[in-house]
Amino acid sequence: MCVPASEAAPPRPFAAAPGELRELLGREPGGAAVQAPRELSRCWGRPRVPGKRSGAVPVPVPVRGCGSAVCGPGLAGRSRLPLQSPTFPVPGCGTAPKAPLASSLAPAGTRPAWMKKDQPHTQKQFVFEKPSEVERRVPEAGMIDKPGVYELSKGPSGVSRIHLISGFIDSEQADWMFEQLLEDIPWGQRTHIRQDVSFEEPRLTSWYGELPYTYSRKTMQPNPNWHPLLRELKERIEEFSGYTFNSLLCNLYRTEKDSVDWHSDDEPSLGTNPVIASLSFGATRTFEMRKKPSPEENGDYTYVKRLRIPLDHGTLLMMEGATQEDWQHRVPKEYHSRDARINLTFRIIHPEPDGVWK
Ligand SMILES: O=C(O)CCC(=O)C(=O)O
Repeated sequence: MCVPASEAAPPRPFAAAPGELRELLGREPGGAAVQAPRELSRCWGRPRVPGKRSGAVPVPVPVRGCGSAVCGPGLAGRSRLPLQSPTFPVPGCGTAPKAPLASSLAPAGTRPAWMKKDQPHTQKQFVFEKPSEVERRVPEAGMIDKPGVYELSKGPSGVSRIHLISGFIDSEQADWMFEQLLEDIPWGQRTHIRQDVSFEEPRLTSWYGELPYTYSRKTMQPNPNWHPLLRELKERIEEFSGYTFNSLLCNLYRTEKDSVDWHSDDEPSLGTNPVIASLSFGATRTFEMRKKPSPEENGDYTYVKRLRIPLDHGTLLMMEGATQEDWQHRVPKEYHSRDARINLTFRIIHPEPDGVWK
């Protein structure tokens, strides 16, 4: 399997949320209707300008949202003023200010400055702007937890298909098989070096087969000494699936801290459209899958399809078709404690055409 060097998804591009309110000073040229700030628009539509007082004679106009008998039925106690429908202070409405007398503030014959149409507004206004772009949503991961055959995608490389068989090994048999495999398989710790730093794989592994297997630039040497139980399991899977496997990679996840990172089983030695039969024993762990992004996404996995498949004791998962070409998979670490889990991945390894194992 080939673990990609970088899996860090770049930050999501900004997209305006629907219904976003943009704060503006005054009316934008050609902009949408100006709406009164909410806190000022409970019973009277037009906000009061601080320091100015209305010279207008108040006219009772039914206002939605006040809730008083004069105003008519309220809208659940909230201000819901329609856009572009200014209203006026309502006498008798408990929350409306007292209407000032026209003569007390403005000299006779003059109009207060705020009433002049061409006067720019001095108060902050809010303008509703429809977002120009449709927001792109990160799809929720799908869950596959029922036995069956699932066609994951039709392209770009062909049909990707998985087959989930719960209880392939019944639980009583699976119990003693787990104990035997835990005890008898020669589990080993592989280390890798990346940028001069060596690190251990967060799991133990073992390889069976007449041919070697290379992944992440490290080769597992041939091991033709099949354990009798592994041979039996291989035959049972072959009988069920109709495929003949010649190799097996065994993984031991000791605790919740063990994992395998995103990768595809797409090494050249597996050929095109490799078939992988994966049998699980012990603690249930979540097998996750994600579709590889299209070239336009430039390696960004943010918006790709994702699947979660709980693999429990005795479950067989077959991956076929373009699954390795078009999808990646992983078993992530868990936040809660997990007992040990063994996973056996039966594979068909082809000799390298030039006889050199890569
Ligand atoms: O443990 C599993 O279910 C998956 C193992 C795996 O991805 C692998 O061996 O390539």
